[in-house]
Amino acid sequence: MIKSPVAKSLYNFVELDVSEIGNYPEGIIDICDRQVHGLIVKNFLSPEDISRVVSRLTRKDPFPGSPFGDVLIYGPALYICDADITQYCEEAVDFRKYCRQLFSGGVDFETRLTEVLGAMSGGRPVELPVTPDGYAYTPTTIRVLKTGQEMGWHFENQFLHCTPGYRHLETIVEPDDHLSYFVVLSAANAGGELVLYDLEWSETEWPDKEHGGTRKNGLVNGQLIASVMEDYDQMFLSPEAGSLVVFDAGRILHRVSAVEGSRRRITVGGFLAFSKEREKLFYWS
Ligand SMILES: O=C(O)CCC(=O)C(=O)O
Ligand SMILES: [Fe+2]
Repeated sequence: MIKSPVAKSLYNFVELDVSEIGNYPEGIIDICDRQVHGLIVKNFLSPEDISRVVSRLTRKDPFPGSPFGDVLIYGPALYICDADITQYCEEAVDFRKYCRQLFSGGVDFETRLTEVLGAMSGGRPVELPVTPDGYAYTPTTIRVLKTGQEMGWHFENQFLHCTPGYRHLETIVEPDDHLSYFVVLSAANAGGELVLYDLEWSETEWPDKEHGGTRKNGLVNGQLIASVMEDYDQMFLSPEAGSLVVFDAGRILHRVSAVEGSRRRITVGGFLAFSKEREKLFYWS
């Protein structure tokens, strides 16, 4: 069990260098079991890897017809899918190829991620979920925020429990312990912080099990979350480029604040959950 979190404020995050992951063999389990709220693993990617990858992310605007509005996202995202996730699965095949090319010449992202998460998962294998039709989920997506752009508030649990695209995943993962991971490829000059609120999933109600996740109509004490969330205490994190962040995003309300300054905030990330009996750790996006 993790005994000495270094950053203690509203939530406890342990900061470590990637060379120290061997000291946290149960780090991911400790987040699920609420011994700690998150891990920040520095130097997950080297400056050379990062600059090579970032120099290849030349696209400036969203893909035509993108479901993410003005925000540029590479790869398919499960939380916006309908119950039939065939198209998502097909796009995942292409995106994994793209990701392999994007990281070529240096460390392969999927290889690195499974190696580092595997070292902290109590010996459990780290795998992509596979649909009954034999399709692998996408391991990750790339999120690009430019000046003024942000990511709205959410709990990852609202996707797991209140969106149709998660129906298969819901049958194979633990229901309570849905974590997020992301690696910072480029940090904003200012803003672009991960903001965590002192408001937890268990305090909220989600009557709309079908589309509550995307409509964000969850309630706290009978009021819409959006209308009261700013009354709750907050914690701000600005991890540096190269860091991997893993945190209890299922149960902690969070958002990413607006990017200030000219440098884009670029992250590559997704979600984590153990299988029902904790025999393996799944990752997807
Ligand atoms: O910064 C990101 O890419 C995602 C932030 C977030 O909402 C999460 O990690 O759950
Ligand atoms: Fe999130």
